[in-house]
Amino acid sequence: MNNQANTLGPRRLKKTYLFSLFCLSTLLFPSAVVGVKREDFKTCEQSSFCKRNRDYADAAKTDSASSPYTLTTDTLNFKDGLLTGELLNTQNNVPFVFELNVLENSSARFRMNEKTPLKPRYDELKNYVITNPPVVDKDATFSVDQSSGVVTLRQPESDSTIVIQPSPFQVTFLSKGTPLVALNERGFLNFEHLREKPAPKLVKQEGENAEQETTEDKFEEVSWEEHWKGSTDSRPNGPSSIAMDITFPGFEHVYGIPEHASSLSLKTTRGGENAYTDPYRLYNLDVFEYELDNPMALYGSIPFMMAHGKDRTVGVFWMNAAETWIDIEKESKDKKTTTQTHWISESGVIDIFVFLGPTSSDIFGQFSSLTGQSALPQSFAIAYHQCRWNYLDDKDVASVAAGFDEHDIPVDVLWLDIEHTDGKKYFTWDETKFPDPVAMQNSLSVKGRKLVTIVDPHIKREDNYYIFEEAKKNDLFIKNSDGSDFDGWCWPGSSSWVDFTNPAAREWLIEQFGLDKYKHSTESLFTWNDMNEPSVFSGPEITMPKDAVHYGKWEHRDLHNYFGVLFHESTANGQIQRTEVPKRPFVLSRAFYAGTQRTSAIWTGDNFARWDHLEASVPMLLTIGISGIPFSGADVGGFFGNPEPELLVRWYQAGAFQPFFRAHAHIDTKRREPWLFGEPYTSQIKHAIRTRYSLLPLWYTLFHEASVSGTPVMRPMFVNYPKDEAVFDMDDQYMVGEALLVKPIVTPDTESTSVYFPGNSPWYNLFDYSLVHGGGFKTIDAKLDSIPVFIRGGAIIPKRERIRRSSSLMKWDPFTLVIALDEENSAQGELYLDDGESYDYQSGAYVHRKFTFTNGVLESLDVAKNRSKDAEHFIESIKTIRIERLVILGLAKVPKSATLVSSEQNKSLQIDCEQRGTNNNVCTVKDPGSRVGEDWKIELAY
Ligand code: NBV
Repeated sequence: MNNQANTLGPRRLKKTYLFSLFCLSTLLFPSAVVGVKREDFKTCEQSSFCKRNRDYADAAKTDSASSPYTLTTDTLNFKDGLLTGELLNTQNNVPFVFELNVLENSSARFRMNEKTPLKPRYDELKNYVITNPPVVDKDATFSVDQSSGVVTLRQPESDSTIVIQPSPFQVTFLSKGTPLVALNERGFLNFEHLREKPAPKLVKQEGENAEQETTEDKFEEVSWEEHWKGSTDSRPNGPSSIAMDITFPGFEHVYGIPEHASSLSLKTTRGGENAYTDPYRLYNLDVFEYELDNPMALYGSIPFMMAHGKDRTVGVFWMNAAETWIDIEKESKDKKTTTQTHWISESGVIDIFVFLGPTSSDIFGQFSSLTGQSALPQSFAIAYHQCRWNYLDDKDVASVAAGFDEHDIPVDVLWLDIEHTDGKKYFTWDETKFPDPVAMQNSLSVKGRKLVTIVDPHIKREDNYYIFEEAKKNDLFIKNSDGSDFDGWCWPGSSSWVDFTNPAAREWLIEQFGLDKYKHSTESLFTWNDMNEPSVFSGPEITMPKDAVHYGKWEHRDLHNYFGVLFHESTANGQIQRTEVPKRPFVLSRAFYAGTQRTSAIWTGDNFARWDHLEASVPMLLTIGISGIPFSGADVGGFFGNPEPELLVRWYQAGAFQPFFRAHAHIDTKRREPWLFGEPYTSQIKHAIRTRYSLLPLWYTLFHEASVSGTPVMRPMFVNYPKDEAVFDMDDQYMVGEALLVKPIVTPDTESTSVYFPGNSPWYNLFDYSLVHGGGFKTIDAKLDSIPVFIRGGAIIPKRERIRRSSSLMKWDPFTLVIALDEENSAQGELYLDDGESYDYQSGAYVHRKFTFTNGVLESLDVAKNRSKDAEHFIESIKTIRIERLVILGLAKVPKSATLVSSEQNKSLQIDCEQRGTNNNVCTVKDPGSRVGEDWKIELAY
């Protein structure tokens, strides 16, 4: 076992020798704790297009009427909900075309491009991101006010209008006359047209005698080549940025634009209380030892923002995959605060979706119906995962698996990091350490467990490595501008990166997952895609140079933020296609963009074993969830460093209530499997993991809901309590679905905590069923052996209480329903169930029940949508699965009897009650025997 001291791992450095030197120094000085190397990453000031646009905005602020973009009125054309027309930049006479689509589903789309660009600008992203083409509202109407030239588009079905002011060009989206979203209201619209590179001229330098070769125009000079830390971005197309302000009138809070280690309600970036000085940056980067409370870019990007107020929720999606910066300002007037944002991308076209809600669930629906619903995971994937860099060999894997059995702790997945390969050559095994990977997978799979191996996107340039040779032969690598293969530095040393924008490369990757192709892989092997930002140790900002060239001659700059998705999507497709009858894939990706949810889970990368990192995981995951990716988690225990046992326990308690639940650790940390710290810690960790397993039916039901509606499983309080202003910026507690309120403990030595209970309903402690009255902050006991989680009065939660070694071994077990009554003595909840692995549910092989409890009657109703023969077979196959227990919380009176009423029989049932405080009789109905897939009622009588 690797019980090394608390060292921190190798920092990525640009050159091999520096890299090795550093490794040596960390060995010599193991306690050297280093933070993020800020100087490795650009600030807005150092990124020329960001600076130009911030300066542009500052100039516009002094006179917003000066925006030079003007509608050329006689170019307007409106047909079937689509308005097209031309804009002119009156400063330089460059013409633009725009499109405004009025869409069904309370959405709209605004697109803008150069009318006659020197060469096509990148506009391919839509083909990747949009899975369901938005439906244009053909009933929308168009009118122009002859005197002012103001254009109005109306949607008769809804209450919304879009008003276009011609000069300066501005678009406002309104509902019942109230503006909700405005484009270019502050005149920051700046569309840098492509131009010829100015030839250098000989000009006399002021104050000097000598003539020098330079360009006359300072702007032209700074906006072509850009230098950064020894690397040059040749920027062959010159300046090409696009920028625009988006205002949310009357909205004080905006959320979204992950990934940042920041708060849920986004901070201002240009002045104001507690403001950041840089804009939030979206540029998928491998930021070593990232800092908290920071707008610096991290591994993933989703340019989606939500604004929420008491009466309305709206959203925007800025569909661009180039490096993007977003400034946020707030302006308060007449007791109303307006949030003003400024979006700046390096290249591409303007393509914005505006979603008008009106509620946050509507926004989730509008955004996910555009970019695709999240995949329904296999049921094992939402159980507990055990990972570390690295499990050393097959004996280590076997002994870790045995450790779980010995301590009666369930686990579904064991993970192997980069060291399992032969010299970091993915799709290979280190055959000394793993002589028989198939036997290893089989021995896990006997207990229903799976294995995950890592597959990174850098490919070792080594002859005789079949992956390299095939990719080379098929010409699949990303290129330098001279047409040669890009060759950079990563874990294996000299590496190349497959260009997944090339359809042939995607197909090729899919093939690599074939069971006959990926040596020693079995159907119980799944995949982890790391480093797919992509991380390039020798590249500028540790990533791919922007002027690297992709399929279709597009520059990397144009699509950088989407690259990771193309990789993880093909990985998932590889798993889907490896068996004749497809099974649902499981892929964990570090990089992400809008669309990731269709195939992958993500995690928040390399966090620290520190209390503040545990705390930060909550707002980070909430933000990722509302931005469309429900399946996300943070390394439990913290990646770098060694957690003290108390921190580890608290982290397990938090992780058990986060969507993706995986413990992971850096190679230099001490071993920390759940049983290594002794009592009481082992039991406390065990309790947290077992609690997760007992609630898997609830989690699975919520993941199903997310896959249909886009609603996240881990929800900010404001999503469920949209009118309660006290929760609008709350990000230290949250809801799991609508049923559970979770307040993770993220501070040491904590005995109690303050929890906010919204509404007037009763709430019940998840573990002892004690009652808490809602309506504000309450102090709650939170000693190390307790997890502050509460069931909302009014919810019914499905559970499975016989915890086994893995979730699949619990597949045929009976359910318990916990019925938490509200002040009206009623409750409702749902259970979704299918085989947990195949796609048969898509043809109806599932059970979806709604449980309602009113007037003393619990009823199970079928709410399945597409019933079919497959459904009947499935229901037949789960005939033996029954409800084994009902636990009813909050009964004011003790019932005398309980009776099961079903089509077959009326059966009188045993009911036992216990008083847990006033008006809280907790009654257990034992073994009602009702079948989970059928209609039945249970009646209580007094
Ligand atoms: O593959 C090694 C690690 C991995 O364990 C971690 O989870 C990733 O985020 N990987 C990064 C590369 C090196 C990190 C220092």
